[in-house]
Amino acid sequence: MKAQIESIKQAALAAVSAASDTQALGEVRVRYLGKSGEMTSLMKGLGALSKEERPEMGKVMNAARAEIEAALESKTAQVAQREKEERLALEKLDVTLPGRQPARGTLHPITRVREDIVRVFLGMGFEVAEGPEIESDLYNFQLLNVPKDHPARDMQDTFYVNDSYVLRTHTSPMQARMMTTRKPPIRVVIPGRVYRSDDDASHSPIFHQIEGLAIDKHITLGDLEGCLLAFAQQMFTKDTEIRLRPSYFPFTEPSVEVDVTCAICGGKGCRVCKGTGWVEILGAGVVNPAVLEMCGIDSTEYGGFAFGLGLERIAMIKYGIPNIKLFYENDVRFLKQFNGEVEK
Ligand code: FA5
Repeated sequence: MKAQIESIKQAALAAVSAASDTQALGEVRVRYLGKSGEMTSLMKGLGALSKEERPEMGKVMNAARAEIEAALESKTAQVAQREKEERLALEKLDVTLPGRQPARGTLHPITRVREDIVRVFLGMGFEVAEGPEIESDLYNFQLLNVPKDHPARDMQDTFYVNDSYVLRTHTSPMQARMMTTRKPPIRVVIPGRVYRSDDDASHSPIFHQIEGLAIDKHITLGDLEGCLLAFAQQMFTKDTEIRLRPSYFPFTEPSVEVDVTCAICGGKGCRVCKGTGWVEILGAGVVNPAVLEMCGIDSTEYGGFAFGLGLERIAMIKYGIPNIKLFYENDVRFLKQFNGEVEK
């Protein structure tokens, strides 16, 4: 039996030294010292020995067990230390690395320009309203003095929904909606999305306008000019000038196109203003008495002015943007430039 004990002990010690991780060491423990392990089974054989032999064999066996136990313990401590070091090396954290900045969203330049424009007009006592993008032919054209089959319909390439409805081609139908539902005095600006079958570097099929309408007694073209000059100087620079050129819109009489001194060159002449020093920003005029009457306002008592400007156009001038498509591509490199204050 002594030889048997010795051989199990040697096998166990060899297995301990061959085991390279905690799991393998656990298996060695079970195999030799576990409940039905080799050493334990041998121990059960002690009962069959004579009374004299039993204490002697018991001692040898306990000593062998203790030796295996000690080898297991010391190897386990060694392996656990190594495994801990390996884990720590894997989980290494460099606390001196700079943190990753979360990307910060920004207002879209069109939103920014819309908010800037609305703020200027709020400061002049205007209120803000919005209206439907699918608009009836009545409001988009007829109440604005553009009857069916009138040649002025060709001024705007219209998307028709059916015979009676269109995707609004401008924000002007809101003039008629305001005049038919409100009593003067009226001072309102109406921002919104509009649609035309139009597509080039400065025209898009979907774009944005802001309409302005003021109805009161004794309103003249001079009030329109003063209001737009104040707007241009707050929107661009305080020495910006404006000029009014005669134009035609069926819903205003007289009608004008309004230019501002070029914000890029300050009026000296550059690529953006095509050397003229002026850029056109909007259409406007004195509200046509025929429109006032169709909308139920007495044109002998009241008058007014209206204007409509393109947001994209203002943003292109203000930020020197060469192509309207840049607004809709949502290229983060482009949008990021509007993160803080943008140079004029
Ligand atoms: C109008 O839409 C008139 N409703 C403006 C108006 C209102 C006149 C009130 C009188 C009184 P016009 O078609 O010119 O006018 O358009 C106004 C502005 O919208 C233009 O100056 C231009 O800046 C912008 N615009 C027109 N078409 C497009 C387009 N396809 N893409 C981007 N901007 C456009």
